[in-house]
Formats: sequence, C-alpha cells, structure tokens
Amino acid sequence: GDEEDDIFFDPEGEVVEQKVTHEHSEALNQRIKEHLALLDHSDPDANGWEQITEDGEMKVYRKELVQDGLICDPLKAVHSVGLVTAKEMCHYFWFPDVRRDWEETVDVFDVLETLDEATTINYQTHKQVWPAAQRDCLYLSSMVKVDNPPSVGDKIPHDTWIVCNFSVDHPEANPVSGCVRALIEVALICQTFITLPKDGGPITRDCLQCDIIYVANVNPGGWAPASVLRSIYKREYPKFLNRFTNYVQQKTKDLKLLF
Ligand code: 6CM
Repeated sequence: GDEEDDIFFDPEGEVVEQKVTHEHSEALNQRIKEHLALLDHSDPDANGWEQITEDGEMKVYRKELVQDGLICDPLKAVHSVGLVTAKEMCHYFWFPDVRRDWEETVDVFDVLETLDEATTINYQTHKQVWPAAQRDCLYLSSMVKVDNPPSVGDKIPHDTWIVCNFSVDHPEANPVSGCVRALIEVALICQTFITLPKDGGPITRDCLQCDIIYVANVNPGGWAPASVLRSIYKREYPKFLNRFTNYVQQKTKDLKLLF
C-alpha cells in the first residue's frame, strides 16, 4: 500500500530502508566513504602529514601540494573537546542559520537550494586577503549520521556524524563579480565518547568527550602568493577550530544533550 512506499525488498530478500536521494547522493556517499578512512589516524605523522601547529588537544597537519602552480596543501586537524556531542558539533557546523555566528572568514553567504532536511547548496564569498583576488565558493553541504564507522583501536564511539562540504555547480548562483572560484573538499567528522557516571546517575555534559577530525582540500582556483596563503592557513584553521568548538560548547551548555 501507499504507506509502504519508503520500504522495498532487495534481491537478497531483506527489508531495506530507502534513503532519500538527490542528484548528488552518489557523489556524497563516495566522499563520505573516503573521508571516513581518515578515522584511522593512529599514526598521524605517516602518509606525509607534517604537523604545523599544536594547541592543547588540537593538532594541525598539512601536506605541501602544488598543482598547476597553485597551492593546494591538504590540511588535516584532530581535536577533542568535552561537554558536547558529535551531533551537536555537526549540527552547528552544518546549520546555515548560525553560519555567521562562528564563520569569520565569510562575507556573502546564501543558501541556493535545500535538497533535503540536512543538505543544502551554498554560495559564499570569503574576505579578501591582500594581494590576492577575492575568493568565492559554491558547494553542497550535508550532515549525515554514520552507522558503521571503521573501528579504530579499542575505543568504541557512542555515535559518529559527518558534515561533508564539496564544490558543485548550480544554475542559480549569482556570483559576486571579481571573485575567483575556489574548489573545496571539506569534512568534519565527530564521534561522541561517554564515560558513565560511577554512581549510576544520569549522563550529563561532563560525561561527554567529542573527538573531531577536520579535513580541508582547497584549490584556490587562481594565483595567490604561496607564502601569504600558507601563513593564512596556518593561522586561520586553528583559529576557526578554537572559535567554532568554543561556540558549540557555549551554545549547548544549558540544553538537553542531542544525540
Ligand atoms: O570549513 C570551514 N568553513 C565552511 C563553511 O564556511 C566551509 C568553508 C571552507 C573554506 C574554504 C576556503 C576557501 C578559500 C579561502 C581563501 C582565504 C580566506 C581567508 C580569509 C582570512 C581573513 O567548509 C572553516 C574554514 C576555515 C578557513 C580558514
């Protein structure tokens, strides 16, 4: 009957929940798979990652990569913060309405299309950095719960969430003139770990630890001086991670836990 439209039987005879799909679903799922491989960061210095800064639990790594003369250094950060859940972290990173509360590098920000309740296509411009031209980007942003993350060591996460941002095209983009289009592949992966209270009491914010992996592959799309770009990245990514995680802790401190 009609009420069963969202369920079908696959050839193996198992009932499978049909996921909502859109034209970018396949690309999204493929990227999520690739990003989740990063969860195995047991040896972060392996694979050519060079640590560029450290601040408490936060470590930021990059690989130097020049493509067609453009600085495209992949960046990876690992962090761990208390008092918040993975879903809360990902929610505030994804949710368009709060973007301006924590994202300091953006000028114009527009949602061009909403594909489902956790997927939008966004256009934004970034603040200009002298002497380079201003950058803009147009990207899909989606927040997804990960049901079976690859396991790492003997720590078992309570839950795993990812936000995946990647460049797409869109007919309704109305680009700010003079901007050079940057291409981005960004992911924020968060996992909640819970330490149960010894007295058997309820789970409070003090029981929560959220492990974070943030990865950004940005192609600046046109010339920008290497030294300027690299020093901006080195300063701005840790700044973003500190500002954003503090923001989420602040926003959620009096709210019920969101899993
Ligand atoms: O991931 C971050 N923000 C997301 C939402 O805005 C999104 C954005 C990715 C930004 C990619 C950078 C594009 C080119 C930037 C040019 C230089 C701008 C720096 C201006 C400094 C005043 O995934 C957090 C992004 C943190 C960026 C440092």
